[in-house]
Amino acid sequence: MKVNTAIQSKRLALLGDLPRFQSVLHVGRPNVGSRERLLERFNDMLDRRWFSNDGPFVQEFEAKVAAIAKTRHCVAMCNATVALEIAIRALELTGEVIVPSYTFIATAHALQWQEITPVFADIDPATCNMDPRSVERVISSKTSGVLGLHLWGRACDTEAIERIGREYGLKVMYDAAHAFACTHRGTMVGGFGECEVFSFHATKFINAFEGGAIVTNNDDLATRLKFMRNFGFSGYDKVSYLGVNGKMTEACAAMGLTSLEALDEIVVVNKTNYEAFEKYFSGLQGVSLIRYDKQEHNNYQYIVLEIDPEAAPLNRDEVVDVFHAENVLARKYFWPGCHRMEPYRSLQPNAYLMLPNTERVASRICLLPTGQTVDAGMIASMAEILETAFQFSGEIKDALGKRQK
Ligand code: T4K
Repeated sequence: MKVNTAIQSKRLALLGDLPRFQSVLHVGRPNVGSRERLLERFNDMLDRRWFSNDGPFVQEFEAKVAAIAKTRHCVAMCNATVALEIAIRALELTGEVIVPSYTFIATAHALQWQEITPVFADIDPATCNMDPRSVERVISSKTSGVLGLHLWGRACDTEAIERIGREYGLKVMYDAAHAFACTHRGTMVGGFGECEVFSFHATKFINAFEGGAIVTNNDDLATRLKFMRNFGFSGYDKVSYLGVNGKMTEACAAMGLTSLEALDEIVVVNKTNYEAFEKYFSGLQGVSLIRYDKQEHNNYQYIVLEIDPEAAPLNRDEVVDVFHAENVLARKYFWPGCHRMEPYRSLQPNAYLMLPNTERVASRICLLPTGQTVDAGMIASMAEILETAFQFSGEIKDALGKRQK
């Protein structure tokens, strides 16, 4: 049920009018499947008194995720960050691993947390995904692997990355946090590289409150991953590996299963919203919507605008300020790039020299809300906000200038 209403206003909150939306619109507002099914599952769980440790809901969730990803194995975890850490450890990556800087900080932290240096590769500005040519440029004698990313659900160039992996003897895995239920050249994301990691965080289109999963076709790896997420236990009183507690709870799996049942419905909502963004945001000067290839399966989880500061009357930061004043909490995923955040900024102060496309793209991107809590009327209002702001760009710049003083 959508409860937010757009207030009719000709002007803008930054220019003294009321915000266009009564309550805040978020990027990543959780989608909710059937409440009845969720509560039924909670009751089952309470009756069973089985709350964690490879319970029946977790096993069912794993089977369903593996079926969608078309992989032999799925190992559910408490979140994608821990899943990345465990996958990196299970693959025995060491020294340096190549990763895009243009990602959520968790991708880089999962390496650094285990004292592996993330070496940042640049992106291809046409796709915003890691550029294989840049990967090849930063390979050193210490490189043990490549951690690719399917940004916003659009798959990276797995063929080129895996060719490089084979040529240089590097292990390849993917952060597929955004790419659950997406395809790459008609193949489901999940089976690329040694393994892929999904996120089922509250803000993802399919959520398990918190959750993650590693999918793989490698039987030995799957066995190791299962032990490692449970302190390394391979039987009662028997520990065979170094492990951690990465287990998904039954409550999270119950939510995950309920979300999965609503998957088709949520994709339709996201796709319909995306098409409304295409319609209402076309023709705005200097603004382009990042496109999804309609030949592929997409989850349409992210609505991404690129603001060209040379062509648009306002730059990206000004656009974000305009939206925030109207109660639209636009986000800058992923500004300023991991290399500009600690500890990497201090550890690798010159990394930016190799990352010109990352720097440029990160300064132009603005994400807008979508999902079940957003509809076409709201999208039309968001477009109208931007159109009006462009019309009064001089006054907006003055207002923002005054605010900063
Ligand atoms: N790799 C990549 C490429 C990722 O993008 C992520 C996570 C990961 C790995 C790690 O996955 P997990 O370990 O989280 O499974 C958010 C999410 O927390 C994070 O999961 C996500 N990516 C990232 C892109 O976005 P923040 O710090 O920006 O979240 P926050 O708290 O600002 O929330 C986003 C918006 O959602 C807010 O405006 C509020 C709204 N919200 C959030 C929650 C949790 C709600 O309305 N309800 C809620 O329950 O990171």
